[in-house]
Amino acid sequence: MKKQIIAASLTLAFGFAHTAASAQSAGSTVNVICSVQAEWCNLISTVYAKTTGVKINMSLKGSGEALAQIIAERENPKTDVWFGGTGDPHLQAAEQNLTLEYQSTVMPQLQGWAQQQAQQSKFKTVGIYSGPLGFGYNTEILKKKNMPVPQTWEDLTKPIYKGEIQVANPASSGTAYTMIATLVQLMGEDKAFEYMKRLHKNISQYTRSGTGPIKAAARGETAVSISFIHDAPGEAMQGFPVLAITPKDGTGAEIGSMSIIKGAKNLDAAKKFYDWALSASAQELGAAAKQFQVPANKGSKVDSRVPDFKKIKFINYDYAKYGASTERRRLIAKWEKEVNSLPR
Ligand code: S7P
Repeated sequence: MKKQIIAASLTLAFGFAHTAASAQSAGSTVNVICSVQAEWCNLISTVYAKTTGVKINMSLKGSGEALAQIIAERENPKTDVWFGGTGDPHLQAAEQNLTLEYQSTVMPQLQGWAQQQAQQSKFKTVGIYSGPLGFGYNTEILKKKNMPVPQTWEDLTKPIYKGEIQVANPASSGTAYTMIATLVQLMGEDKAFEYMKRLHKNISQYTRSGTGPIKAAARGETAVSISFIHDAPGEAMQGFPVLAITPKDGTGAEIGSMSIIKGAKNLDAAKKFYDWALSASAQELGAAAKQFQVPANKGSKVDSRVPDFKKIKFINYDYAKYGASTERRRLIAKWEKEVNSLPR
């Protein structure tokens, strides 16, 4: 099966023969922090190396952890490209001048939201996928415990879900920060914090990584997770009884992003990889690796398991405001002080 995926992906990437020659001349290694799930990161590595001859040194890190590493390496960057992860920390990196302005020739092929992410950061980052925030749930546990599928944010605070919900910790996770920013925009800040205090009573665990809670729901370690819903089909394809839903009262979406690191030691190679990663064929590798975000390239085929944005009630997420360092730091510190410090 794995061989079939790689073979199909190599066919997908065949159109890059031309890029291959120029990538080889650009340098034979590129150092990438990859913030999507391991299967997608590994597929990118294999396909890119096979089609271009360029080796990727790949390190896997969630969005929050990736940003911390890039800040720590500021004086002597060991990373060339940061691929994937929620958009807010990429915007924060751009604002702190940690990433490099670069306008790919592929830019006109991208969806409006992906280009907007680039324009907003003065081209120091770019959108590579998008996906909605919602709830994952284990169908067998809900049935066994006679719990309904939560339909709204308010439902999650009901006593029936006490100790049955997992979400990540916003101090380490871009996914969890997306939740805070979504709630603040949906309810207003005071009501959102009052809501998160009530939700806190039902949380069994705040995980380090944003994908931890849906994996826990899939494996029956928790009944419900607050997660990006595009992560559910991949878990279900492994045979786990997990589904996902978006709240009826409205939700936010991430704009997963990609940035070139300022001071990248392999700059030419970084730019080649960046152009390749934005291309229609490379963007289809996500679905080939069972990751079902909406691809940024308008020419990419959209898998039927990708959430249908037309059926979801979205807030008008202000990416510029909530991606700003001061706002992000302020909201996370407030959450630590007013929510996470409370007993459960
Ligand atoms: O690949 C799945 C996904 O949900 O994980 C990314 C991100 O690394 C999550 O990071 P955190 O651990 O910081 O929450 C998302 O961008 C992506 O959709």
